[in-house]
Amino acid sequence: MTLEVYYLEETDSICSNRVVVTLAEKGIDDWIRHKMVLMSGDQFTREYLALNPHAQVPTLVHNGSVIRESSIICSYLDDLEPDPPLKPADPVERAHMQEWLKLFDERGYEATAVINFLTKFRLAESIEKLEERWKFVTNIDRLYRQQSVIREATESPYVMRAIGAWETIFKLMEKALADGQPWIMGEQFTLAETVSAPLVKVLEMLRFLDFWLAPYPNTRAWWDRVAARPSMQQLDTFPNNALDEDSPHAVAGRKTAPAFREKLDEYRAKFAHAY
Ligand SMILES: N[C@@H](CCC(=O)N[C@@H](CS)C(=O)NCC(=O)O)C(=O)O
Repeated sequence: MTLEVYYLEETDSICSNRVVVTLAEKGIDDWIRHKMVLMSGDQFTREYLALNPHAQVPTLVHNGSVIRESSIICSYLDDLEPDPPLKPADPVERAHMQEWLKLFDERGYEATAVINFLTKFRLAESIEKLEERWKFVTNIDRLYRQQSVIREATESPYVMRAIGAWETIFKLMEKALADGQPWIMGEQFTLAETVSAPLVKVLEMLRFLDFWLAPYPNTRAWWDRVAARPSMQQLDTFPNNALDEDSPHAVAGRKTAPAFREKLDEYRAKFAHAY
């Protein structure tokens, strides 16, 4: 079998890292690496647009068949190799896992993208570079979201939405993990981990988890278990990691944390009832 993966080698590339982590968890290492660089415009070449007309990374090509969308790619990879299974065998459990994936795709993804723009992109990239990038954005929602966050910072309504998304996710996770089992689906480590952990990783890079997860001890312990896995640790070997306290993420996170925490407190005061 030939597996070709178009991916990014950056610690904060949330969608691409879902696939990189899933491949590692499945023990698949004979994939052909097509490393892309977004800032060089690799996603806009004629060859890549033929594979992925949204100009988004990642893309998987398996024996010539093209598979797009990170969570769909992860599920497809799980179907290719039986061991270790990353989906529950029981159909009800499988459906419940799908609910989690839907939540991470529909809310977690955008929330993390917003927070990454609010912090690292807003404070470490030049506005000229961002404006150049916006000329080529293929999706109007993404464009408006990025511009709002860069221009209005924590006052952007997208920031409150991002906080709401993660608050919902963390509350649900806290409940799911309250029975003392290690993973979201219980004893079994699944796609619910490989699809969510790269998103949470960005919050860790920004040093936001210590304050954000303070009311969620089960989720904090879950994160510590996930982060210790070799599949996740490899992300810290990529360029643009945030191990160093002087890294762009650590610096931007520190600068943004006070205003961000005010918004988090405001959300918690106003939406204590929300899920
Ligand atoms: N829904 C897509 C989203 C993929 C996505 O947004 N990828 C980012 C990189 S992590 C990207 O390609 N961004 C293109 C850009 O910013 O120009 C998926 O899950 O695969």
